[in-house]
Order: sequence, then structure tokens, then C-alpha cells
Amino acid sequence: MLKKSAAAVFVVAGVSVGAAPAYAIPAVVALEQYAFVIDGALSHYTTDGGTLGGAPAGVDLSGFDPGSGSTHGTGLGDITIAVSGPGDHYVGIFVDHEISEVANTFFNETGAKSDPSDPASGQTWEIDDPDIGGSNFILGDLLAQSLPNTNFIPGATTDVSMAMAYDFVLGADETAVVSFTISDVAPTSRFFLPHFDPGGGGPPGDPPPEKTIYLSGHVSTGSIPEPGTLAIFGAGLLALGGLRCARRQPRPSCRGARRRRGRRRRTPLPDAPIRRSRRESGPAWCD
Ligand SMILES: [Ca+2]
Ligand SMILES: [Ca+2]
Ligand SMILES: [Ca+2]
Repeated sequence: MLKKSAAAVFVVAGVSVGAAPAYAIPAVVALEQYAFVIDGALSHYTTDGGTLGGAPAGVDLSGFDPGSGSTHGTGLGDITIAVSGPGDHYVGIFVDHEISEVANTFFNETGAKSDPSDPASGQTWEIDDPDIGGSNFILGDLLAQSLPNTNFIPGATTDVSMAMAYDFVLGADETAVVSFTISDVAPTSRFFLPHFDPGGGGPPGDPPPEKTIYLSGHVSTGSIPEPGTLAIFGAGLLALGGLRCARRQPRPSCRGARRRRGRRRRTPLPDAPIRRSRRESGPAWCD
């Protein structure tokens, strides 16, 4: 990140020439740091540490742009976290984005809570500056599993960071997928936290436009079928398949399917993979 004093001088210089809002330069969203707290375990990734792109077990970042090493990503996209095991679980994230930092600094931004919506049951959140006298209190609150549903910087223009978490209980046969989305499109049906940059600054005549990103989340739980249940279900399918094959007349239709399958290549061509259509593979109940 830029030093606050140097960047502030740059902004003042941009304003002093009376730059018109031409918006030739797009707003730039960059992820400075992020962290997970999953059942008490903290995993923190930063540009300073050159650890962007990392994630603990169970976290899927394939739909997210975290950056790599010390190179910023946008920090936009979907993060999914899978957890299982009976008992209480706590899954949360911390994100520190900087918007149009080069043009107008990382500390001209504001955070808010979506209004009038409230967090879902078990959902908590916090907004704060991540560097207050060298301390990252918001990350500390996340690690303590005690996000207070508070914006500690209401109306202030500063370095904005956000945290959101879910506290929930799973049964012995349940699993959960916790999803967090950070987008520049406002959610329409969920509680969310907006992070706003007013734009401005930059080269004379080319200020970036205002930009808002939104953090939202969702948790879904499901049951894991027990092995005994799967065995019963599988036996039922086999019995049903046998009954349907016995009723099917004439039986040569099944033999015809076997003949068709006998002519099928066993190894796909390297440059022409064979697509197995339902017709080609024959009725499944004939196996
Ligand atoms: Ca920051
Ligand atoms: Ca900014
Ligand atoms: Ca920030």
C-alpha cells in the first residue's frame, strides 16, 4: 500500500487543478489481505507476506480472484467452505480491499451495513479499519469468534475492511457449505456489507469513477446418507431395474443394445473423444 502522507499529497494535487470527472480511468479493486477462521483456526494471507492465493483445507477459491504471492487480485468472486462433523462450527472471513488506491489512496473509503436488512440467524459481521495503531482489531474479533455486528467507522473515510461469519451446529450425518460472495453488484435478497470509494483523484482530467463492492454470505446444510441407507437404496434400484427388464418385450431389444455396445470403441481417439449417448449405451437395466 502507499504511505498515507504521500498518497494524500497526490490527491490534493489532483483536486487543486479542478479536474473534470471524465472517468477515462476505471476504478480498480484490489485485495490487500484476507483471512479465514474455521472452527478456531486462523489462516491469514497478505501482500506483505507474499501469501495471496493461499487457503486452508476445505476452502474453494476457484471462483474467486485472490491474487498470487504479493500480486493483487480483485478479491471479487465466490468463496466456498465445506465443513462437516457433529457439533458447533464457526466459519468466517476477513477481507481488506483497496479501491482505486493509486488514484485516490486506500483510506478515502467508507463502509456500511445494508439497510434495512438484518443478518440471518447465526450470521455476524463487523466493519473497521484493519490498522489502528498497528493493531488489527477486526481480525482479532473474528479469531475470538465474536464479531459484534458493528460498523466501527460509520461515516469515516479511512481504510475499510470487513468480516462476516456463521455460527451453526451440525448433526452427525450433516455437512455444511458456507459461501461468501464479494461482488460489485449489490445482492437483492440477502444481508450485505457495502464498501464504497467515492472516486476522484488520479491524473488531471482522468479521475476514476466511484465504486462499491458488496460482501454477502450464505450457509446451506445437508444430510450425508449413511452407508446402510445407501445400500438399501442401491438394492432397491437393482430390484426395480430387474423388474423393468423382465417386463420389457421383446427381450431382443436388450441383446441389440449389447451388440451395439460391442461395436463401440473401447479407447477414445485422442483427437475425437467419443460421446456416449443414451441410445448407444443401451438400457441401463440390461447390465
Ligand atoms: Ca488496507
Ligand atoms: Ca480509494
Ligand atoms: Ca481497505
